[in-house]
Amino acid sequence: MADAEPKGVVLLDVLKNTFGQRCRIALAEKGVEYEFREENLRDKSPLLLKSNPVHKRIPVLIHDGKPVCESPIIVQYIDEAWPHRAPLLPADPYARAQARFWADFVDKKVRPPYADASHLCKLKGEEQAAAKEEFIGILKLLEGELGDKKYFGGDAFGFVDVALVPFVSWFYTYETCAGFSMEEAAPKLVAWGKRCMERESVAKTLSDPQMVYEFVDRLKKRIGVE
Ligand code: GS8
Repeated sequence: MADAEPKGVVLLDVLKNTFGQRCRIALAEKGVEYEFREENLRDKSPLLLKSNPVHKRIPVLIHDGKPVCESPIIVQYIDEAWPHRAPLLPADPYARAQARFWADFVDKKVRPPYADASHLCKLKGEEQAAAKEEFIGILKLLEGELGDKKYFGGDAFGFVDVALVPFVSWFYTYETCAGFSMEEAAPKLVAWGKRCMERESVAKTLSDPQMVYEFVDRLKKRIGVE
């Protein structure tokens, strides 16, 4: 019955997926009950292909039969469809625009190519040193935006926090592969990550950093990187 016509709220996802974790954290923050359907990306379900015919990717949120694709759009949808609890985007239009800017920055700069094991972990010597410096620069920009706030959303856990927090599981892999200390390079971000982990929505969703590292290690072996 994996492809039964979905009712209520259904998330097509893969448990360890960074982008799906954003959606699961947002749903947990809102207290929304949903059905989790694990996809096999080597043999995508007809429901996934029908729900996301353009990209054919997870995550996809299906709400009363209507699919929503792309994690930042899904998280905004969740915020708007369940507005009465735990608002993720601020009410003020300018503050909303700023939050969207930084979430987009995460997608453009933290994700590709840095979360991609074939990049920071694959490079060697000067190339890796340059990529590492660039990445540390990106972390510093994020720290500048965080400032002395508890969360990117201020006192409240918000849209940028949801966008970035799944990458906390990758911190160990970044520092181990590229040979630097996250604690030294970005102490405020590390402290923010620990604060986020105190939230049940985050703690129950994020991948184990060691598992992420082992996943990257396997990937490196598969693509022939020492
Ligand atoms: C990225 C989703 C994505 O890359 C988002 O939702 O934010 N911008 C999108 N999904 C991948 C799994 S994670 O690497 C995916 O579904 N890949 C399967 C495929 O491309 O065939």
